[in-house]
Amino acid sequence: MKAKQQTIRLSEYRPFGWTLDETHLNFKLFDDRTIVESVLKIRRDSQSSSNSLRLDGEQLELEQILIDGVELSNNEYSIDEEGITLFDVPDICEVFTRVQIHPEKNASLEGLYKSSSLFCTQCEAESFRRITFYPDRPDVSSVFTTTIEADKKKFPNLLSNGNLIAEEDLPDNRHQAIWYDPYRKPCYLFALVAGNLSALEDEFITCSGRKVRLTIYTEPKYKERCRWAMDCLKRAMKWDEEVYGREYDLDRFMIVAVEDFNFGAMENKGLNIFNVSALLASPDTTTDRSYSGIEGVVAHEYFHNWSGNRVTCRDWFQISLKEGFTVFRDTQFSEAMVGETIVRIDTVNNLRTAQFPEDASSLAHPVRPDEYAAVTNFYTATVYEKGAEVLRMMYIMAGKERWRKATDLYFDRHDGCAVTIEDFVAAVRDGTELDLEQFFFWYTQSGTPRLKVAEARNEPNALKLKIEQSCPPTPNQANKQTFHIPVSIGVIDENGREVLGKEGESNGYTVEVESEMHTENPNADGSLIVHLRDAQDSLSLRGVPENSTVSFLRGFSAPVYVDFPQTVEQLSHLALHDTDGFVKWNALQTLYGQFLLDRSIDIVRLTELVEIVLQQLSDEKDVSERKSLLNRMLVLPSVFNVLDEYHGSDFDVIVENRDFLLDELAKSLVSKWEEVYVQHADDQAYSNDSSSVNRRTARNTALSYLSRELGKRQPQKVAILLGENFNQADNLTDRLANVRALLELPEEAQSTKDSVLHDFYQRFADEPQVINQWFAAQAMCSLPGAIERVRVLEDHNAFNVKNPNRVRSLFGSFIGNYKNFHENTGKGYHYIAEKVLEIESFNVQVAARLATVLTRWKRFSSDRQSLMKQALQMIEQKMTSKDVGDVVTRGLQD
Ligand code: HT7
Ligand code: ZN
Repeated sequence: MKAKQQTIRLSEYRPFGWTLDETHLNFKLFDDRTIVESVLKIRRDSQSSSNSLRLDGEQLELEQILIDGVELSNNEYSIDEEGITLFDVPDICEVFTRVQIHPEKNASLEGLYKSSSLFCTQCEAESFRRITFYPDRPDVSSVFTTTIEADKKKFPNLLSNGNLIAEEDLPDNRHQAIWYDPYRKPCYLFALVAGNLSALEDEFITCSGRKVRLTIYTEPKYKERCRWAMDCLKRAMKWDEEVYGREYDLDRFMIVAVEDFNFGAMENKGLNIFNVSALLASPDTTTDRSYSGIEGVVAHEYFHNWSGNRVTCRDWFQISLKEGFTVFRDTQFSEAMVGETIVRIDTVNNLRTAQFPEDASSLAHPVRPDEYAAVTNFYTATVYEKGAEVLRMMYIMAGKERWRKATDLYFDRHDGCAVTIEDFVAAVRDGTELDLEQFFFWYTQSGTPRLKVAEARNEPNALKLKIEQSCPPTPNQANKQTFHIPVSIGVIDENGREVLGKEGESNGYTVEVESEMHTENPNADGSLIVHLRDAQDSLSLRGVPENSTVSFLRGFSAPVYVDFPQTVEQLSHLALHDTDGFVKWNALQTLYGQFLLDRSIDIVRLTELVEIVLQQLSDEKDVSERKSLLNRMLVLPSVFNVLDEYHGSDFDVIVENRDFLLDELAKSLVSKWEEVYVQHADDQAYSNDSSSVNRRTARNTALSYLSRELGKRQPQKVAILLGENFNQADNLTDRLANVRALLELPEEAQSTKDSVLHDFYQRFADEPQVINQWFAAQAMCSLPGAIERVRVLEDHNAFNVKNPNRVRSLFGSFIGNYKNFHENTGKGYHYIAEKVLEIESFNVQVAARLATVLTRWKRFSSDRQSLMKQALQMIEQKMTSKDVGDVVTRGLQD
């Protein structure tokens, strides 16, 4: 059966035509059904000519409908699969509906559903319509009063948005709670939770002295694991007051953690709902990386209270208005908490790994798309991550103070409103006085621009940089307008000192800048910001020393690819001496990348460079941010980082070169790795402070190289050592490092692998978060035969295909296992296509997301391209939902 496709276009936006003043909801929760009564107080807008009222509604059993207390007869309304139309509606009236719904059978995890014994909701983007008949669009907002009624023993906690105004016992061991949210909100921010929960309580005094009650609700056994999230929340609240002047507005702020959730978390007003994986933390169940992930997500959802809730989107084409902005804000927060350079490197890595490939695929779309078939497929890396980069460029051009002025203006102008990206950019323009007309193409054009840079030194002590921009064709956009790109450039001398500085003077150099482009030196710190607006332009610097090195795109000032043929000496010099941490890291990534591509870098020189970095790592104190940077410099780019940058190159060759480089580094530096491993042994109890994280990271990098090298020589012995380490570790990060290394050992170590995996499972069988990692480690193992292993794991008692976290841990990890997933018969593609169809029958959002991996075929040569398309076609034959249909249809386009 083919899925029905309807295209929604930005150009066809029309206001709703009615104003909704009040929404009153009453939920009666039972084991086998839920009754939802709703009263909508509405008024027809004076500009609206129609007196019919369209309410969205899906999968609802209508029991009663009244207007102003009078039951409607059949000819006064018409009902279809997507909603209800009421005819001849008075200009001001109250619409009452009573519907029955079935959360107990709802495996889609949209609308009202059950996660274990808990009732919870997920309404963004358009799932409130599965709860009751309603104008389910972000530009219709209302004040909500919500009554929840349920069995008192099974559901002692009844929660919704806003403030609790009454609680009451009812007959038949039932009770009810009434919540009132004084802030107008669209229905996508509505939330309801009912369950038996324990509460971790705290409080926050706002900048104006108001006390806010903070509560994190979880299943009772997880209460202690909420402490990290609570600390993160308080830090985020304070930071938002200090940096953006945003104070929290309600008397309570609540978070609930649930096991079954399609995403990471949701910013419902005053009642955030989180996937347990994005909230709960303990050394036994959370890796170092997840601790910082939790900090980012808690801050992100909290920051939405202003960037998203108080000022929301007019329509779903504007998702980046709230998501790009909130990602930018949460990244700034993480930079303040963790360290600017490190967070920048991680952000860029993530962008290159997730967003650049999307932008080069047949699913490429602008940050502000102009049409969609299924809106949930537009919660993408482009809308989130590239959207945040676009804001970051404006921030760089504006500087801190002017940015704050602009955001204050935006919040003041639009508080309580549903607005567009144009409104946001207009506030930035007015607050900063930047000319953003050409810059707006970043919102409307898809594709990753590429800068081609050529350096010429035709005169003594002068250098000229020629910069050309281009952007490849993307779906529906063959030709592009040129972008306005802020490029940050520095120059360092042979001793690693800055050559540029305030008014061109620094460290004894006086440099003159000549360019048609507008250039500025906003921080007087050795970095020029050059505004590239044309297809090509140039920049001349006079007064630079002969053997100086250009440090290009400092801080990754724009989300672009760069072709700048710098020599191995120049890149090595930058890697060892640049003052800009991002460029240091990136220079070494470039060298690794060139080796992976065609082995054009001399392996001996590359190894020598890595050895110096390793020595610096050993010499560096644990607590420093430099140590975190050095740790990151030891991680090679992924196969796809290289393939995506150099489309058309040979995947198998890159895979082979990467293995070869890892083998060589492991072998030639084995004694160095041993030294680093021993030096970073830890006898302290687990902590997630930066110095402990740095020590663990260094030790586990060394461990993976050592087990690679020594595991070839003595697999059994290494396996036993890794097994012992696993047993002795006091935290998940170390356990996983050892298990992953163990699973990569040759087959001779199989019996040890089996017994460690068995012990691992027995020990953590009651910990779903850890068991997810148990599944993931096995699915990621790069030895041949992963599909067969994953198929066996699907039948494991602990596997539950209806739980998205389990799906991500098993199938998501298998997809990341590039040697197996992309093995050249196409078996991996076929297998994932089967899973997409299976999951689609109950959860279309998770199925559609899983299918996107098959749309990344453009990066491969023709044999894999056609195998991936065959898998998409196999889905196309049988798919039933618009969500999967949308991914597959766009995914098959050239
Ligand atoms: N704003 C939230 C988005 C979200 C979502 C979107 C579609 C389907 C399910 C979803 N769950 C959460 C999350 C955020 O970005 O903060
Ligand atoms: Zn968000």
